[in-house]
Amino acid sequence: MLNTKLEFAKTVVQKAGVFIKQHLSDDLEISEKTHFDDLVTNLDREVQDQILTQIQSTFPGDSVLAEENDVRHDISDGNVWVLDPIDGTTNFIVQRDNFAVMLAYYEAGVGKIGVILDVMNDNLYWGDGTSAYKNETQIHLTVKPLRQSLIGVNTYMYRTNAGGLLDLSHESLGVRAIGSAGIEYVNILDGKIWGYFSNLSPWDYAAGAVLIAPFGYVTQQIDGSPLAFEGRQMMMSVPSDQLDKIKAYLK
Ligand code: 2AM
Ligand code: CA
Ligand code: CA
Ligand code: CA
Repeated sequence: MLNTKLEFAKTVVQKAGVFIKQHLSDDLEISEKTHFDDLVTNLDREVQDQILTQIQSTFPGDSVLAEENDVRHDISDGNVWVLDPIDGTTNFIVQRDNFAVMLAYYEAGVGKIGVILDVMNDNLYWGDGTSAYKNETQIHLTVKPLRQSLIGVNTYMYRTNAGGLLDLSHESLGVRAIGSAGIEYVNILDGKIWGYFSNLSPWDYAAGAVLIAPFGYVTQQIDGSPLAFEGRQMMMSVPSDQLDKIKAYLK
C-alpha cells in the first residue's frame, strides 16, 4: 500500500507542476490572508483543490491537512496527507521562481512519504524516510561540519537572534535565505546548505523532514523539544550527530 501511495503522491505532484507551468503567464488573483505580506493566489487554491480531490477519491479513508483551507486535522491521528500546494507563494508572485509543491503522508505521526517538486527546475525529490531520490537517481549525501557549511535561515529569526540563530550563524560560513521551505529542503538534499532554521507550520516541513531523515537529519523545535505538528513553531532541521556542537548557541 505504501508503494501505491508513494507512486500516487509523485504523480499528483508532477501533474500539479504541469498545471502551474501552463498558467505561469496568467494574471493572478492575489488576496491577503493575515497581513499585506501574507498572500494567497487563485493558483494556490486550484492546485490544492485538484490534489485534495484526487486524495479523497483514491484514499477515502485517509485524512488531509492542507494550508489553504480551514480543516486542521491532528497529524498524529490516523493516516494523514499533508499538502502545501504552492510553497513560496511570495516568490511565485514576484519571481515566478523558487517555489515548490509539497506533499507528505504520515501514519500516527510517523512520516512515511515525502515529495517536493522544485517546479521551475523540473526536479522531483521523493522518499519514504529510509532513502531519497532526485528524479530517478538515489541521493547520497555526505554532511560536512558546520564550519565548512552554509545554513538556510528565516530572515526575521536571524536578524533578531531568535532562538540564538544569529549566534549560531557565526560558527558557519554564512547564511542564505530563499523564501521557500521546500527549496531550502531540496538544497539540503543537494548538499548546498547544512541545515535550515525557520518559523514554520506542519505543511512547510512535513515532506522535507521525511526526505532528509535517511541522512541522519532531525527536525525539531529550535530549543530541542519535539515538534507539535500544529501551529507555527521555531524549528530546525539539522544533522543529529552535530546537535551537541550547536546546543551551546541555541535557546
Ligand atoms: P508559503 O509560501 O507556503 O506561505 C518563507 O516565507 C517560507 O515560510 C515559505 O516556505 C512560506 O510558505 C513559509 N511561511 C510559513 N508561514 C508564513 C507566513 N505567515 N508568512 C510568510 N511565509 C510563511
Ligand atoms: Ca502561505
Ligand atoms: Ca509553505
Ligand atoms: Ca503555501
